[in-house]
Amino acid sequence: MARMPSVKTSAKIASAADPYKKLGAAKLFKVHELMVRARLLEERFIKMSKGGDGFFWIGGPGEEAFNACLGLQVKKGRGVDHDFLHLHYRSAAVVLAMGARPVDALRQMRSVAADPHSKGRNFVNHYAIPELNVVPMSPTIETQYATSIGTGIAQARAKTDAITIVNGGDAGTAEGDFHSCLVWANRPALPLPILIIVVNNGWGISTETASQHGERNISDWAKAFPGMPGRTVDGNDVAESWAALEEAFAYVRQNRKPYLLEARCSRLYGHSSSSGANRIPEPDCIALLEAELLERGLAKAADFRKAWEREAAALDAAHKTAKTEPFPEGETVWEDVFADGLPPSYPTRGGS
Ligand SMILES: Cc1ncc(C[n+]2csc(CCOP(=O)(O)OP(=O)(O)O)c2C)c(N)n1
Ligand SMILES: [Mg+2]
Repeated sequence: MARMPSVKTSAKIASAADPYKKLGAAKLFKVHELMVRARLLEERFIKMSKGGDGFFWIGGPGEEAFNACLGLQVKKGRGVDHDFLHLHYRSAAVVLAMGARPVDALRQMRSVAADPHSKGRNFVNHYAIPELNVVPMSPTIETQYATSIGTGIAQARAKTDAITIVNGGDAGTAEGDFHSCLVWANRPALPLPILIIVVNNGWGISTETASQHGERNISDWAKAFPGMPGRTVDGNDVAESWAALEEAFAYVRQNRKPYLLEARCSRLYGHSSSSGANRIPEPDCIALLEAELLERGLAKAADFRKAWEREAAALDAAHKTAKTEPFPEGETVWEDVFADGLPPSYPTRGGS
């Protein structure tokens, strides 16, 4: 499903239209740094899940190129005048690119009380960041496409250029929530400014995408709605991802209408810790980016080495912090269940 490393002709690279040269070394270094940060974080989670320093792991190694480019293009902030994000469990690089801290993700992985996303209650990579409009994530797949309609309506009614962004996987698009999102976003009475993203990694756990999808591309669902753009891109390629996201963001921001973007990405450690979380020989977007930069003389191998070492040292320090922190007290499980606290009649003991 994901592409093999491309062999570019030197003429193409030398051209002024070369998408990597157009992006420029500074931006590409920033994207590379975020991709490395996300990869090291995910690999640390996997190690933690195997070593008893955390429980279940699920995450996004293989999606760093597309997701770092996505996170960097978000209009960040809180409230209806900033972009809202309804994400799924492979989105670490999105929130890291928006400024989220690895230490907080490590706290969630260890289920310690200091986890700001869920107070140690949710799975790893289930972010909730009010100050960045990252709405609480759910491990039930695809429900985010239904909740995204709500912030989409609020932003369609408000005088703002902010938009709603939703992402999820290919298998989940078989569920009704994805189609509800398409239908609601395209109502002629009130079109919604939603950037609808599907990351197609070729799998739904252990079921191959090709065996389940009669449509050629998932982005072809856009064809049911006259005028709705739908596009499929190579999510392993930084330049292609950046340009596609730039176009999609601009379209939704300006036209206040939806856009369906499908990114084909690798799934480098399989589905989750439940399937072993061992490395799979699929194309690696970080290795591909490094090759593109070297080929153009935009970076040296030593630049990459420094970035990997710097990020690894920062991650070690963050992990050390999270390791010293206590787990939540049992009684705190009742906090934040209801906005106004627990009603006195609520049964806190006994089974159903
Ligand atoms: C509503 C619901 N049904 C089933 C599951 C079990 N489940 C977890 S992940 C997954 C596969 C999702 O595949 P895809 O949408 O392609 O996303 P990917 O994991 O490949 O990124 C399933 C079926 C779930 N979490 N929620
Ligand atoms: Mg999938």
